[in-house]
Amino acid sequence: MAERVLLVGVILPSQQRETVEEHLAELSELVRTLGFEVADYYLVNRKQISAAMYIGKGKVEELKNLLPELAVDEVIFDDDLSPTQLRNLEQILNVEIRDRSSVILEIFANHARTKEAKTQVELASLEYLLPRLTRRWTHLERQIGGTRMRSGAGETQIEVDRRLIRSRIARLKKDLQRIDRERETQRKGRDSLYRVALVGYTNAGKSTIMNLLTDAAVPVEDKLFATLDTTIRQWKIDKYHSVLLSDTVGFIRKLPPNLVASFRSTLQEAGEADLILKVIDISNSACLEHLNTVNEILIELGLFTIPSLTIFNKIDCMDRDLLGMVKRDHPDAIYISALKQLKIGDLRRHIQTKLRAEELSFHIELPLENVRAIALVRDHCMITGQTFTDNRVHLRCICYKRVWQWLRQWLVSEVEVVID
Ligand SMILES: Nc1nc2c(ncn2[C@@H]2O[C@H](COP(=O)(O)OP(=O)(O)OP(=O)(O)O)[C@@H](O)[C@H]2O)c(=O)[nH]1
Ligand SMILES: [Mg+2]
Repeated sequence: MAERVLLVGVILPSQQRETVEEHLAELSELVRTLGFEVADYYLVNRKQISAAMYIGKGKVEELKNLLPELAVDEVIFDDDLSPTQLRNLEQILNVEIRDRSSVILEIFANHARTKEAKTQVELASLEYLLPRLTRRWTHLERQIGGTRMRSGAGETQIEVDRRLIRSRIARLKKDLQRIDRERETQRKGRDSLYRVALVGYTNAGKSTIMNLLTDAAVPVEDKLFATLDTTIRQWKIDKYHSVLLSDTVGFIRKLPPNLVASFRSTLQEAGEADLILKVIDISNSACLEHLNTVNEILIELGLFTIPSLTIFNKIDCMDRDLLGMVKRDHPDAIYISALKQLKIGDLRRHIQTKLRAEELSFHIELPLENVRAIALVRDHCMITGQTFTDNRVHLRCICYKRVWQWLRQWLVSEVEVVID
């Protein structure tokens, strides 16, 4: 039987009740992704957060009386709790207490498939766990690798556990550095194509767009954080143009800081992009808040200066009034439905226009024996025409200005190149 949980949110004087309710609705999506059943919501008005118990003592007592009636196994808070708050709440309520970060960490742990994602999640989970070791942490235990070390003289079990975790964290950091170096080497080969990165809120439809435009076949699911790894594929825009499109892990409000830190290299894949496509689910009434969150995370990752285009997806099932309002505020955005394949031509045309502004065309004549120069041109340019005369080849080419910056140094010294 599914675990039953109670969700708790706090309304501070600076907040609207509807906003906190929306956040709880999102938390309930997160806990449903874990397979739990939401028994009820509990909203508390407070002037400020209590350092000891997050909500006041009276409210904790009220909650305690509610729990048997609701038959819940866990209480989950929408905000992050300090180790002290967790401990105090657990002692009084006598059920497992969780916060938003721990829920997100467990989803990531469940969905991690590749070695890289598993390493990143384990690192973030252990860093989260280290200061909270005194509480029950059975849901994280299996990620530590199982083996328990024996305690030395005078060492308590907790001290042993901390030592074990610290050394595991050091090991994981080393592993990640190695994985980062490998990733860096893979990136080097991808220089001559224009790179477009899909980023955005989780469940917005990034992977659906990826699959529609390329042959990637990324798993798509109606659950949060279905994708944790980066996939890169060529998207053939038209006869002469291809771009490299990447799909990666999604964002969410209050992504745990240590998760952002350990996924930094995956998230920064978008940092290599010439253009970022911010994908937002317009069928979600909180879509503008989602866009703000995406912008905040891009700023945090230092990626906000990369040119970007906002794509509102899922126009097949949205509220017409909301669409009108969003369109007024975001006239330059693109509105599509990846699932129903609506307005995809708009997206394609937009990228074509961007590409045209980024490229230049030239023609060049090379002796056939100059194999090196011919290979360079073929590898890094789009060839739009070729004719052979005697022992020479005449090539009409298009390449990106960025590629031209270095390609010209190789070519100009050899033959005459004419920019059209
Ligand atoms: N109605 C509708 N549903 C869509 C559309 N695009 C995607 N979806 C659905 O939205 C859900 C999430 O889609 P994904 O492509 O997995 O979303 P994602 O952004 O990759 O999500 P994560 O990888 O989990 O961050 C799936 O159930 C899709 O079928 C659309 O245009 N309209
Ligand atoms: Mg996805």
